[in-house]
Amino acid sequence: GRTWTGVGELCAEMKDKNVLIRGAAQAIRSVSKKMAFLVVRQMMSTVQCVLVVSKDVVSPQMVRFATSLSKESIVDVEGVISVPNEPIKGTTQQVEIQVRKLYCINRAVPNLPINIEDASRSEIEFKKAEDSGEQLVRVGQDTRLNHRVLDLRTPANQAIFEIQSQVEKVFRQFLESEGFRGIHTPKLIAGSSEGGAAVFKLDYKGQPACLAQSPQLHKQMTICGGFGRVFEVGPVFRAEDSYTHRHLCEFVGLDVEMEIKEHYFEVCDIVDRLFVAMFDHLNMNCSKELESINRQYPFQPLKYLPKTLRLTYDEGIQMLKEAGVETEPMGDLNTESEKKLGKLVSDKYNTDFYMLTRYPLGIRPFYTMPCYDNPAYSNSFDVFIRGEEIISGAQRVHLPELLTKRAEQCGIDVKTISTYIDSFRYGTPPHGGFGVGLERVVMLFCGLNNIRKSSLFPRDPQRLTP
Ligand code: AMO
Repeated sequence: GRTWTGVGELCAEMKDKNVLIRGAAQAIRSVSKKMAFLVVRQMMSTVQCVLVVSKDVVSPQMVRFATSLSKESIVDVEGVISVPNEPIKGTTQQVEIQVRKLYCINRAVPNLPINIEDASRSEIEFKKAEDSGEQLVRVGQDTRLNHRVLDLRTPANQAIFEIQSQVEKVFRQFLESEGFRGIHTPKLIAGSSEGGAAVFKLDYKGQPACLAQSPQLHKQMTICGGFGRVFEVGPVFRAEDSYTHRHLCEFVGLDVEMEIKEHYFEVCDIVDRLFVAMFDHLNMNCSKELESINRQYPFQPLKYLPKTLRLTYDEGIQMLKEAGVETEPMGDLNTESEKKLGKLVSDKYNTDFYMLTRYPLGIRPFYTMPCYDNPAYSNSFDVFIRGEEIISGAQRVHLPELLTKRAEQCGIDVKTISTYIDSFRYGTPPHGGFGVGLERVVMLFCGLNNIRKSSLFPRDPQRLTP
């Protein structure tokens, strides 16, 4: 076979070498009948290809063929690397290819619903271009999502999903190195796993069933099964009614469950070390991706501490109170108060990443362990980035009588979860765990304003396609 070079590998050291690349024809510019430029893109990299009519190699027909290509058509280009004296504007690679052969592998339709170059501009670039009289086509969120395969080709999107892949990688690698076992729990289950109404109901061959709102019940049951420490990466389904910037009807859950020896802070310690390792990894290994996102969607780098700040829920309430924000003392914080607290914490402690512990029991799910010293509170925590929740976690009730009582108190039909409750009758160690929303982590680490930006093909209350 022939030797292919990735567009991202093209560099000045390859001067005078013959290379063969495949990519999308992002931009095509005809200079004259004898000369044309073609920008070819592969993932986040672009290179300028130059066609100049010359005896034996490039014919006028070939130049005409190049300029007749529709944008985004897939092309194979063979040619010689040259290094211009001036820096090349508008491409990532600082070399050119002097084209010798050009093939079109698959044509794109001529009228694309999204122009990739326009859709890659930041808001500031857009304004500048408009002020200088350039004609760009602005694409809104819905157009982008309706034509997601085109939208995904923009450099910022390529970067966002590389970051997502890296977050998942660090999650697995870190936990495996700490003795956690990867598991897969069923997504078709008999009763709601979180209590609450946001559940997709379905008919399971005549039996009522739900799509799992979390792996909660079965990840705990693997602890009953003697697994010790487990993690799962899998889909989570929530029949959300509200259309917000941070709720999806299907998202990717990163879940952990583990035995604890003395205190639920052992779970918090795992969160702490896992996320500090993750943020370090992203900052060290994904600078190209972060720059690319920053260019289209400017954001401040995440501030985090070597050891994650922990405040109790009451301390958080107190900080809000001192800042003049009244909240219900034992009630859940609303989105606005959470954001406000994020700002206060950032100013006072210089971190955008922190934990709130010891939540009131009344606002936590039925399986949450009450505090030993005061059952109005619970051994639970939430974790925030920039004032928005990315993780919930807790110690669980491993005593079947208490668990039954708690489920009843929370209005859950105990029959639908009887096999779960029975699992605790045969000896189960104290345990706890947490659940992370993958799209939320990526959205908030990168300072994005909408979870749809960090979901490949988002599912929200209004969207089931593409
Ligand atoms: P919780 O319901 O808080 O806890 O969910 C855990 C994390 O999942 C993310 N998340 C969402 N992301 C996108 N769209 C949604 N609709 C959505 N809902 C939640 C958030 C949240 O912090 N079983 C527990 C976890 C545990 O205790 O182990 C649970 O599901 O980032």
